[in-house]
Amino acid sequence: MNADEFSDASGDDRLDASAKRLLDAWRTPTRWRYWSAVNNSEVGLWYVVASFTFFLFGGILALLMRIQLAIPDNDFLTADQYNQIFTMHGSVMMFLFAVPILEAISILLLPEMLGARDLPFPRLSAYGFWCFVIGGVFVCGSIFFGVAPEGGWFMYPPMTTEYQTGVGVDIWLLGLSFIEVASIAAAVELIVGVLKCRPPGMQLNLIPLYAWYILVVAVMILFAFPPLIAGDLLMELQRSLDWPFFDASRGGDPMLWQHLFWIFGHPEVYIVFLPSIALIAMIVPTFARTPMVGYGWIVLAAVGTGFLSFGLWVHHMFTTGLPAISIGIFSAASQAVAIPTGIQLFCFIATLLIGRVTKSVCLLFTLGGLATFIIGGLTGVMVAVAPFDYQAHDTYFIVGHLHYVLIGGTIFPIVAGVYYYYPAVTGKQLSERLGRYAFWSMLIGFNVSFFPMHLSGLLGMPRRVYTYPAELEVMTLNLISTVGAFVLAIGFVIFLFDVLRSKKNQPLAPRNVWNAGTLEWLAEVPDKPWGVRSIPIVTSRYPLWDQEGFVEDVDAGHFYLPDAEEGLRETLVTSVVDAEPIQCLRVPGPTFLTHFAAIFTGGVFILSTYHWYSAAAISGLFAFITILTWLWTGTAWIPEKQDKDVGRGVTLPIYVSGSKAVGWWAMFITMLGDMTAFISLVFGYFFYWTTHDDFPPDGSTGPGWIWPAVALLMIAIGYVATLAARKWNRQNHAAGFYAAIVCGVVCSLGGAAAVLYGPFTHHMDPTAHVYPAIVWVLTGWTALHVVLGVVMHVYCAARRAAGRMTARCDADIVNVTLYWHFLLLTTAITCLVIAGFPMVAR
Ligand code: HEM
Ligand SMILES: [Cu+2]
Repeated sequence: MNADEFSDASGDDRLDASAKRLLDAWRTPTRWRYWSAVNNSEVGLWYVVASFTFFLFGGILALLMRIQLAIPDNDFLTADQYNQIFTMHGSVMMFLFAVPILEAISILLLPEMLGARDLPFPRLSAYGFWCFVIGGVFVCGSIFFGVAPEGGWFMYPPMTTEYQTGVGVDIWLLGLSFIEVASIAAAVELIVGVLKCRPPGMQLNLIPLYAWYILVVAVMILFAFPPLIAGDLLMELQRSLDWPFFDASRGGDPMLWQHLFWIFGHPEVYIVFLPSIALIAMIVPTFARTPMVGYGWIVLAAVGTGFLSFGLWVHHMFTTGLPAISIGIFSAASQAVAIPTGIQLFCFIATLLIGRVTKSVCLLFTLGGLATFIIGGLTGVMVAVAPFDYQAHDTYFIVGHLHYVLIGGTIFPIVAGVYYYYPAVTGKQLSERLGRYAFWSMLIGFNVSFFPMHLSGLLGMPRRVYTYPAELEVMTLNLISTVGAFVLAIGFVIFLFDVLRSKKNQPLAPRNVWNAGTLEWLAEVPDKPWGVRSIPIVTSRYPLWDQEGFVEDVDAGHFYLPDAEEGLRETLVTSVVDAEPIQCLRVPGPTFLTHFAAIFTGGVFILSTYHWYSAAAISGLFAFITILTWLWTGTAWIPEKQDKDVGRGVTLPIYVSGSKAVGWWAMFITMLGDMTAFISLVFGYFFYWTTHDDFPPDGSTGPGWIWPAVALLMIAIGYVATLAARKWNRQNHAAGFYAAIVCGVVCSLGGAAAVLYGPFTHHMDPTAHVYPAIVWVLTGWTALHVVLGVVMHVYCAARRAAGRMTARCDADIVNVTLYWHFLLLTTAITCLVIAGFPMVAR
């Protein structure tokens, strides 16, 4: 079918039929089945609502704290309650709101901005969402039973290992790790989305700024969260099995936690800030009525901020007695990050200056947010100066600083984003009048609440204390802060009222109300589930402004995939750099499998919290079976025909494997994250070695070199067998394929056993000292990954036997081979470190 057929007189009927087929394919399920939807517009919206609910919860906790602190020696809350509340407030805001909301907004909007029908793995988004809800409710619920964690949002040992014996810390470690896994899943999806699901013609220099930012942020999540997950693993092992990673009396070191936490924690600040600024980057050109000034600069600055932010973590540790040289370097680097941040702000301001600005509540929140953020940035530069930080550390000055950055850099822009995108999502508009009330209430309330904190901090009020004596003379400041917090809260209530109030009598907003230039405004009012009527060709950064007759052509189906002839959900996959169409991707539809997968995965983490390990194992088994079923039935379908006409005379393959395929990219990206977690553990090993004289302790034997060498050899054979399996499958040499798989399975399992046998046969006791403990962690990590690699072998064999993998349609084995590249690297590093290093150390 090509464009010409549409334009003849008889085209209209055909158009309706094709639109109907498209609608059928993308229809959202109704009644209770509604919840089985996996479409980005549904999942994204639920995600936004859920994250906002957690935000309100965290906000209520904040108000409770402010009531307690309003007057000296108050007994509204006990010390114990206060500790739980501030810990939960920080943790909920960071892990259950700030990161998820940005992923939520991206899941909701990114495909629309890219003119795609959906993200490449809709079920993965749904799974991530349900994991998030289950984990979030579990973590938040703990506070109603008085068992919430009390270690602050950064959970420093030894407080959290020696002195907090309840389940609180375990809830934090396991519950939040679970959510971090979900965050990484969403990040993988978003990266592949930006790289592979752009519309034809949208080369790198035409990508909407939002998508650039999300790409940077998702990559940051990929490298920032795994170190924290590695730290969580170590701390949970210490808490449940008494392996002494952070126990100084047995060679451990609490500083390792601080490093791992802040290697995550500092980038985290930018992970929550950049996506919000990304919203601003979409809003500013629309209200300035002109393209963004300095597009290239902004992209470079965003990438630069991303890189730099991984080199700043030590500024959170200035007071821990580190060598002066590292303090100097990290102090300078922390100030340097103001440069790319400044560039972005200047570009926004320049755009507003040269444009013809139309006033609106969106813009109010945007500007209010930027102004607030700048103040927070300035106090940030102050605390980056180490001698100043020595004074301000752990006082309310820091609480003031961090909220200026977080609320100015995140909350205000997100509210601006809600005002901006509300019509695109709901078809209705928010009230400008209520919006102004909400804005001024929030802005004034915020400053009244948080500005005095700088002063009370400098006067000596420490953070994280449940009360203070009248003699400290900070009572007035605290009372003002509390009043301000309630004014801020009133602003949110107005905003919320406006969002939730019935708008039945309000007429529908016109399509593209703000007259914006980017693709997400193609959304029809009321919205259609298919996203775009046809997937456009893009030649401008603002196609709705610059490309003539663009909307009409999209709506008339003149572009790609205007039909769903086979009744299946389809979207285009394009090449990474030039966005040339390379595949017609079929994506799966509604399912409840993802819910079960999430429930059972949640079971593993939640049951482990209470040390019900057998129940956790059973839950894990069910999770495993559900996920396998999901992969088996929902991925790498062999299509009924090889190629498909996608419109405009272009024919594309339906099935591709290797580096063209989205699945390959997902595996590659996931493995980068996995390797990062592993490298964090290896970092732990060398951290102990370089900072401790008793590592390894005198008289310890280590795992020897023989068994690690055997393990490496056998796993290398497993790797070669995987390569052979891929080759023989491609040559349709069935016997060779199955023989290679059997060989791979046997050798790899032998290798996994051998890697564990080394420390075992040398009687390395992981509770005695940190040295045997970290060796066990590295070997255990490796063995577990090998077992997973073996499961993948068996899976491929079963796929081939069932006719779901063929010589041509070989994505399964190709992706598994990719996994094995990383696995071989992991094994080699483990064996070299555990066997080679003790020889050097002696
Ligand atoms: C809604 C208004 C808010 C108020 C009134 C508020 C109030 C407070 C107060 C009083 C503390 C200090 C507790 C203490 O040290 O004893 C605190 C800590 C904190 N807040 Fe907020 N906050 C608000 C919003 C937010 C937001 C939106 C975020 C993040 C996106 C956030 C993140 C944090 C973090 C990370 C901490 C540190 C917790 C810790 O020390 O472990 N807050 N907040
Ligand atoms: Cu930092």
